[in-house]
Amino acid sequence: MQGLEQTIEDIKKMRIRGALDIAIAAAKAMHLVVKKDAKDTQELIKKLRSAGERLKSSRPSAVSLPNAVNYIFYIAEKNKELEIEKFREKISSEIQRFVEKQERALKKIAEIGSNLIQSGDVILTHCNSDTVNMILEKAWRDGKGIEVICTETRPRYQGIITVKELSSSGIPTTLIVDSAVHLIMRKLKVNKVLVGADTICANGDLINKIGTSQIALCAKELDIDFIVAAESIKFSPESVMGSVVEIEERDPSEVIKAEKLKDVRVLNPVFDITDARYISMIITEYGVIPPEAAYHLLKEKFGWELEL
Ligand code: RUB
Repeated sequence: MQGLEQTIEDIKKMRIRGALDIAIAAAKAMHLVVKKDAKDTQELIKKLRSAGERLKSSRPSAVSLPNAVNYIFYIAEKNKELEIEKFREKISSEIQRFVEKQERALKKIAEIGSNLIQSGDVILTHCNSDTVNMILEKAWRDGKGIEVICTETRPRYQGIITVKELSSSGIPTTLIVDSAVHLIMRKLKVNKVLVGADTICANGDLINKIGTSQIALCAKELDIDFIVAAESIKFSPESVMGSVVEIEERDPSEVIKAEKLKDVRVLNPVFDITDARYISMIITEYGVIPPEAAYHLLKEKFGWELEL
């Protein structure tokens, strides 16, 4: 199992990436902190808090990360009166339960999402989402004859991971450059877009890999369903209180090596915001919801965070 420092480094360097994997890795790193030496429960809670804050600041934009850490803070606070060994036991089993819950959520979404897919569907996806891939692979295993179009996803090319995974499952898969989306949607008769999520806001807006919002605009123009797959851990309780999600900007060298261009500003924002009105539905582990229902899901599932 990875230590705290290694996990923080791996999230920063994107060796651990994708919103769900980031949340699970953070929870597992916190689990190791629970085992650390401490003279009493208070000292251990301090260590958990400091580790959690560092994990939270390792990468912005995917709310699953602060949600996972804040949940562990909440459980720790609730059990702060326990004597240290009992506290360790309780928090360890709660973290394990949390991780298992995320894994169950992923499977449930695969089941629900695959029910929405029909033989003959031509589905376009962007970047690399485990949740999306699980849906597509389940639909394929269920005997649905689908075809998938993947964007390469500049500048980090996560689309290549997607095409490798899907094609090795046997799914007919096509790779396109990001700017070919509109043309290919028409040419190959794409009838669904399916993307993952880093954050779903209370108003139903989606934060996902840069380029997602352009794809949503193309889908709207061509009357193609734009579907999002997101576990509830990706819904943002902070957005209920009006806070705005920070859009991560990464090093320009990911776009082009600095020495190749002089006196040119290179920007590298890695996520964007898709307005809720372009989203047809969101598949969650609790079922399919319209984006307008995001607030209700948040109120129901994040009562602990919102102190409702
Ligand atoms: C990944 C990305 C994915 C979501 C959902 O961005 O935008 O669509 O994180 O992924 P990056 P998952 O590569 O920058 O982390 O469904 O695996 O949680």
